[in-house]
Amino acid sequence: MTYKPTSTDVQLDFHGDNREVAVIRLSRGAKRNALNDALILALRDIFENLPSTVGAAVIHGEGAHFCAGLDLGELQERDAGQGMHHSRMWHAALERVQYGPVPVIAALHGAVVGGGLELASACHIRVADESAFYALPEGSRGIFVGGGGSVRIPKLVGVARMTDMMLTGRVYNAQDGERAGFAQYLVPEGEAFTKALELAVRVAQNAPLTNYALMHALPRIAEQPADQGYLTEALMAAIAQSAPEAKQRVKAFLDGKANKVAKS
Ligand code: 1HE
Repeated sequence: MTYKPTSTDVQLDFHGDNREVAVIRLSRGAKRNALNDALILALRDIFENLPSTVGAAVIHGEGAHFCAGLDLGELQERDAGQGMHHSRMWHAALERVQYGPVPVIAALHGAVVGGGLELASACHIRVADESAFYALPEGSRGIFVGGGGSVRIPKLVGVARMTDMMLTGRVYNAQDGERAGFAQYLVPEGEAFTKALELAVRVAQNAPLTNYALMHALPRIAEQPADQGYLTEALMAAIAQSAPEAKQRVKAFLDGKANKVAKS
């Protein structure tokens, strides 16, 4: 039976003959896909319950914006302890996105702000259209990031840019945002989802151990001292190349039956 998300503010569909791409849609357009607690928990649960046919996921948003961040309506009455647990709940959910079963491609348009940018930064590839803009309004709301943004966003754009955005309210448009590193792909307005799906179909065809290594080993190697990183890399490389699928793929190339690398 198909898993049903626990919040009606998020939808889960599948693409492909073998349901190899999960398509996750934030569907709270009237509130600009602001992330309430139920939605965050539903996202966590989706990534814990993806069927084994799925090899990649796309996440996108309904309406004119990807996501307006934290639902500010839920912020009002929390004390310090509740605030900490709330942030930890976001961490657990976005950890399932980043370190879940499959690579996740975010299709970005309109506002990608606050917690919306934190969600996007937990994904593995970001595709933005020309309408996208990036901001961290937490600074002007008197709060701080709480969804892992202080860990993940500097890895995309650097500590200096994030500090500037939070201190001054600076907003990056789509072009400047791509140049800064928020997105890896910039496409014409209205085309982010199509491009993200195309990439997801491609990613889902990779050997599962390659995708696993990229999601789970690469970011950890990047955090390790070089001598430990080299060892982790060697172990991961040995495991990946020992898989029968790797041997078949290499043989196919040597037999002239696999694609060559071509200039784009
Ligand atoms: C919301 C939210 C929200 C919209 N929480 N309700 N995030 C922010 O500070 C961003 C706040 N939002 C905005 O700046 C704008 O809404 C947008 C630029 C995203 C979109 O503007 P627009 O003109 O298309 O929409 P709108 O008219 O501002 O909003 C439509 C409705 O959505 C409106 O409610 P309505 O009942 O009056 O129709 C808004 O109140 C509602 N809405 N954004 C609640 N964020 C883990 S920590 C993360 C910390 C953060 O993310 S802080 C940053 C929060």
